Amino acid sequence: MSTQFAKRPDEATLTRAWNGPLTRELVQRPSEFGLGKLPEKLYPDATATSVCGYCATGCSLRVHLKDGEAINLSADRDYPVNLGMACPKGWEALAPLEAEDRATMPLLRNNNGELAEVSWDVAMKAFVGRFKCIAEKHGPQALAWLGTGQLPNEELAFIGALCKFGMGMVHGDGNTRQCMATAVTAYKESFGFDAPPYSYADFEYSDVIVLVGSNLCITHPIMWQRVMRNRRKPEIVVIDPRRTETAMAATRHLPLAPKSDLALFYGLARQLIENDWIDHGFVSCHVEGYEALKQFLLDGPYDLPTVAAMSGLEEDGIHELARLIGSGKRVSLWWTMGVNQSYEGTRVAQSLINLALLTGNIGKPGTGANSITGQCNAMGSRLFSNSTNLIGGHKFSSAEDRAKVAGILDIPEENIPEQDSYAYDQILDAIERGEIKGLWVICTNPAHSWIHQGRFQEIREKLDCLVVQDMYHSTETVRIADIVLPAAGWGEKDGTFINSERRIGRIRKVRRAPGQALSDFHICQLLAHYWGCGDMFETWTSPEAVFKLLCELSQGQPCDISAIEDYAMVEACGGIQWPLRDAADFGTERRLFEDGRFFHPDGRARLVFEKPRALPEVPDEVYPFMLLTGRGTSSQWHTQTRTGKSTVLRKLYPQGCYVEIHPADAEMLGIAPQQSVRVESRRGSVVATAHVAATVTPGQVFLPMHYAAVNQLTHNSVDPYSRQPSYKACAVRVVPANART
Ligand SMILES: Nc1nc2c(c(=O)[nH]1)N[C@H]1C(S)=C(S)[C@@H](COP(=O)(O)OP(=O)(O)OC[C@H]3O[C@@H](n4cnc5c(=O)[nH]c(N)nc54)[C@H](O)[C@@H]3O)O[C@H]1N2
Ligand SMILES: Nc1nc2c(c(=O)[nH]1)N[C@H]1C(S)=C(S)[C@@H](COP(=O)(O)OP(=O)(O)OC[C@H]3O[C@@H](n4cnc5c(=O)[nH]c(N)nc54)[C@H](O)[C@@H]3O)O[C@H]1N2
Ligand code: SF4
Ligand SMILES: [Mo]
Repeated sequence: MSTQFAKRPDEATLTRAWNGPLTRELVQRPSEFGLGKLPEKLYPDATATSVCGYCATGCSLRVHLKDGEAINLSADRDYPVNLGMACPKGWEALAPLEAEDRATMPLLRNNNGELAEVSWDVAMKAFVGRFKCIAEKHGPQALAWLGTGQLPNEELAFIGALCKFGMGMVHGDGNTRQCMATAVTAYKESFGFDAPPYSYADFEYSDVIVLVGSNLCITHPIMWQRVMRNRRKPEIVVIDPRRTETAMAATRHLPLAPKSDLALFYGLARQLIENDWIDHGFVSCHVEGYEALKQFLLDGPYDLPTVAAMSGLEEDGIHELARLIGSGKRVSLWWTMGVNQSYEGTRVAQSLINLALLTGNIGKPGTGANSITGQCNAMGSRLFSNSTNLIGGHKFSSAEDRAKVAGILDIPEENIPEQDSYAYDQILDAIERGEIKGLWVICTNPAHSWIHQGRFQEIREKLDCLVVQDMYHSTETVRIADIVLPAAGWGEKDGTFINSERRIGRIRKVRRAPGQALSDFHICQLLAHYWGCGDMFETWTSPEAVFKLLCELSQGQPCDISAIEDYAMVEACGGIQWPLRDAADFGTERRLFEDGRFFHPDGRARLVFEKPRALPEVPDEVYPFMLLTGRGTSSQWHTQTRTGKSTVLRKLYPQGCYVEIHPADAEMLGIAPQQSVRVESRRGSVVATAHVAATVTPGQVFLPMHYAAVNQLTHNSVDPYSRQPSYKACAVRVVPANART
């Protein structure tokens, strides 16, 4: 059989090398199988479509091909999500694939402490040898993985199934913990399943759009475009301590005191009750807990003057917002990280859900209690990564669920752990205690993004083996790894993502990965083979084969997609929202709960509430400022490993770390615009350029998360229910960079 892809390969060779099971031959001589070369023509057409690999908006991009290779991109006019639009990251999505620091060969730390290139065979033997040695000595609980919300469903499923069912691991989590865990927990408790109810069309159908802790203009720019298409002249209310781009574009901005959200939303709920702006019909038929909530609100400190004092907002403004929510025809409530990343985020999210339930604003056009997702496939990782719940939204603790999954995947039932995994922070704690000794990190950069970095570095020292799988050899986490596995990126592999509105969309392989980089899917096949559990994944031959398994696994769940036949159907439909139990139910834009039935066994939603708690770290005399962190611009993505590689994007944002500080504070501290300053917390110190602007309130400063040093400062506190870190509140001081402290 020809192995030269410079000439047109035959169909069978192609399928085998691109999607097929990795045979021993391919394992040992990957280059002969055309890795690094592109077949002459991948698609008969000059374009293919693929969903964007950055944010969870899930725009479709048209990929323009020359001789089968992607040479350019444009926005897809025919896709129901983006309707011909894309943000700068989408337009520049091919640039990161060509970067010079792409990881092209596996690396292994040698006796001199340096990472040196090795073959896949050597890297895999080292990985498997070390992990098996740890498991033999300390048990499989001593191994863990940290995954992501940025890989396709098929790869996330493979990683999770391999780790838990094949390699015997118990503990695994992902960066979705940093991001969506709060929304997941809130929805599960309130609705009975992790179920964002909306469609993007609801942005266009609303009369009142309330955005809480969301800077939609820059973090989900194409969703913002959907808001702009709304012809109903909606009130757009932004609840954010900062005067963000979104706040400036809104009709109202409520700059509440950081982390006073819970008091504010309880205050609003009490206003709804006191003014009888309650949809009693909806509440009595579909909601549980009204009387208890009413009692709690009337007995607690949620009267207007108290709430105004706690939130720093005007009484009139709060009352007016309650009126808008209570009497607006179609009210939608949207939230993102200003809510999720809080030490009491789950209850805050639920206090918003409560407002929607009390006013019957759910299951109808332009309504909803709507959590906006962050990463391109955070929704998929919530359902299929096999970390925080058993694959397909099942429960590890349920014997029935374990039997169902084991049956469909044809694996022994005893391979499925009964016990839930540790959460991300608990995995790190277990490493610190010496309980977990081997860690596999896939498609996330925790040495930059995890909270309180000083501690992360110490934790790394406790590991016997750290394996990192990434597209680049230069990331902060790769640099401290023992073994590095070079991964193909978005555009270099096939699969599906699930966007914020539950839409399953197709991603396409339109480029060949450089050197010997392999897709995460192929790396899993390789690892299964070396671990000795290849048989278990015999049918996991291609992403599409796995996709079909996932559809089958979802059957009978709220996220049931068993009526989806294959990738071709997903593409032909312009993406498909879950659920799709019966192809006859298909509609381009669908929302949940139109029949008022929620996912609890009795079909009723729950009103969940609890007294607000004190902020873990408050500003004081020594550290007088509240530090807020978040996204800086629409052209920067997280730890910048990808967006930092585009010359176009680099022109669109400040290159160095900067801190936003109010003019009055700058004057008080003698800080001039563009002066270099130090921002210090009890845990670390960061040098940044002062951006003096009234975007922040006096007493607050803002640092974008894209610069590595920022998480040196943040305070390691988590929400007790979701275990999501509270990235957006800690006490700092600001001093001129040359000052002594
Ligand atoms: N350009 C770009 N887009 C992205 C990303 C990116 O890195 N770059 N990342 C994606 C991901 S993974 C995510 S999770 C989303 C995040 O999307 P967003 O949540 O919109 O972004 P953030 O800037 O993290 O936080 C939003 C706002 O929360 C506010 N906030 C802080 N504290 C509080 C508080 O106590 N109460 C309230 N009400 N608000 C508060 C901040 O001031 C900030 O403006 O963006 C996604 N989109
Ligand atoms: N201070 C502060 N910190 C924060 C936040 C905040 O608001 N403030 N936000 C938090 C949130 S919401 C999030 S989501 C996290 C994000 O934090 P991370 O997940 O750590 O950030 P990314 O830069 O997206 O990291 C993704 C990594 O995967 C690699 N990669 C990309 N594609 C592929 C692929 O296909 N395969 C493989 N194997 N690797 C790939 C990239 O090169 C990169 O190293 O940050 C969190 N940290
Ligand atoms: S809005 Fe999100 S999905 Fe759309 S092009 Fe931009 S980064 Fe990609
Ligand atoms: Mo996120």
